[in-house]
Amino acid sequence: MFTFLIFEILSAVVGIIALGVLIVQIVRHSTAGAALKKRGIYIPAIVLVIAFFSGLIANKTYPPNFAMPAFMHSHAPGSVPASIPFGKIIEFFKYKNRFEKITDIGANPNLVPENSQTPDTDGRVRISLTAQEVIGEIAPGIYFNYWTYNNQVPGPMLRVREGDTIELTLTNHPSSLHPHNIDLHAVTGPGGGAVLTNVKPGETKTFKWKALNPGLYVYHCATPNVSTHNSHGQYGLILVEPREGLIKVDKEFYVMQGELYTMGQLGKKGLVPFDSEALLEGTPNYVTFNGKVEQVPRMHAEVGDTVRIYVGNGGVNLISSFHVIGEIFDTVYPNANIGGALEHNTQATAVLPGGAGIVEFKLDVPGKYLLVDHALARMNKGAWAVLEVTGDENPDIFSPVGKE
Ligand SMILES: [Cu+2]
Repeated sequence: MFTFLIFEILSAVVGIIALGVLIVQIVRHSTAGAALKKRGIYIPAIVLVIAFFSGLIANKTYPPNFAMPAFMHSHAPGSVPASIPFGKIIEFFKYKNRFEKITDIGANPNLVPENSQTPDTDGRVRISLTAQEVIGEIAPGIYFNYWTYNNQVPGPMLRVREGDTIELTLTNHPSSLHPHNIDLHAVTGPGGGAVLTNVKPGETKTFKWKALNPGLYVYHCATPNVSTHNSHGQYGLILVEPREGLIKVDKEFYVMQGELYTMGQLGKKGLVPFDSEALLEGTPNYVTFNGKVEQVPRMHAEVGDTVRIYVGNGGVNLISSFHVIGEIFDTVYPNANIGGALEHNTQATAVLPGGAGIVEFKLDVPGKYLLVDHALARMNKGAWAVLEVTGDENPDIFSPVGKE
């Protein structure tokens, strides 16, 4: 495990000896020119260069089989830790007051764009997002330093159309402590746009891409350490509507599951620090629907409505068994793929971390319907949201016996 240390020490010892010999060789000659004429001087010089580079290589701690492609080495174990650098933590507390305090960090599930965004006169769809680090409330009295797109978790739901050319502009708010970027799973191209949108605090970058494949896709920050950025809240959904559009329904909702890794016990009040060990273990204190533990129902519909839920999973570790208590999905677009085989009469659908699903169902009976991850211990961690349905009772379908 520590064999790299032997190489490092060996390189350092050999390097120091070579450097010493080199200095002695130079000192022994009256001028540098005279020293360079001596063949003996090149041997310690070459040994020094070899020792220097072998020391650098030895510093890579992962075995070759485990190594990622060279251009992704920054993601490999050990090179970018999941933890936040200590200096940044100090900086955070030093400048704590400059971070915007967001009253309601949880994205409004009703804010689904009704139609795909209209292109500008030049035919391009222009979307702007701002990466901003803020302070928000996970649950009453529990505050967390969220990293967001547009000050909400998840970021805004985007809706474009298959074949659109999109110009996406990402700004990193000047108050941020970290660089950010955006990787949209709807993009065809390296990094899903991440490589073209690396923005330091205060910077803005734009890239363009063509939406080739219809579907519902996750977007997220892909700045190393990626899972650290995602588990601070940097994710959202983009719908690439098929050319012919989707069938109209009465109500559409936007819900994303996510995980928050915080130090201390579940329910600990105050400003709770990020826990990188829990992130690596995959043991979040909070599992949320739309960034926080819901306080009041936010989704409403009427008996008779057909609803569609665009559901995503920002992850980063847990697969969601998405279920609505008291309802059966009439239609599921598994993995949110549009154009593939649909499922009917389904109780739960798997929503993978970094994946999505689309479910549709008709409401027949009034009442409160809980959206959950049916790995139900996660309900205790906050993984639920309420759909409130009003309208006339429907005793033919549901009623206590004797009152029908
Ligand atoms: Cu980020």
